[in-house]
Amino acid sequence: MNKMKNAESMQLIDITAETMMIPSEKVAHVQVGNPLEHALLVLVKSGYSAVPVLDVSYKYKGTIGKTIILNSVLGLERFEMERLSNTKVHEVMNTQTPCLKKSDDILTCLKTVIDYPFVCVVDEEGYFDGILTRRTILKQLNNYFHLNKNQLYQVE
Ligand code: 2BA
Repeated sequence: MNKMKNAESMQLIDITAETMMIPSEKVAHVQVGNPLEHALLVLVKSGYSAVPVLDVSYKYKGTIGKTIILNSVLGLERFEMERLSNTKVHEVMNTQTPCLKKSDDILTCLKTVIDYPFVCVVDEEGYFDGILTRRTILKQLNNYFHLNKNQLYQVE
């Protein structure tokens, strides 16, 4: 069941990361110990530019994308494709992306996705709950503004 709440039935500020996130079971991911070759396969097959990186216990560790992988195999004169099997995901993944928690409100979520196409949602112990994408948050705001558009045109 889609957990995204109808914007009509709730105040904007009541919408949390939990109500908007794509749950972990529907998110493509790779593991820290996978070779880059496997990560590239997941990215190409899924069609996503970047996906979360988890450890064996499903704790969130970072993100990895096609651009990081291509840069990491780029040698001085050519793409050194043998590095795809010699390098592990944890050696090149991005660990700087911020995370959200399920209870974060929509303003916190909106601010976070300004700089990132998606942000991971994790619990207090670092276990991966899902992702919040720009698409989902824009969809939620679009619904809200359409439902409340009369107020936008009100004059004092
Ligand atoms: P990108 O892969 O660069 O995708 C950019 C946008 O293109 C997506 O925005 C979505 O609108 C569309 N798109 C790309 N691949 C798609 C597909 N297979 N099916 C439907 N639409 C697709 P967002 O939906 O806002 O996603 C932002 C980013 O979140 C994606 O960037 C991707 O890196 C990640 N992402 C989204 N859903 C994911 C999932 N189920 N598993 C893993 N990563 C996901």
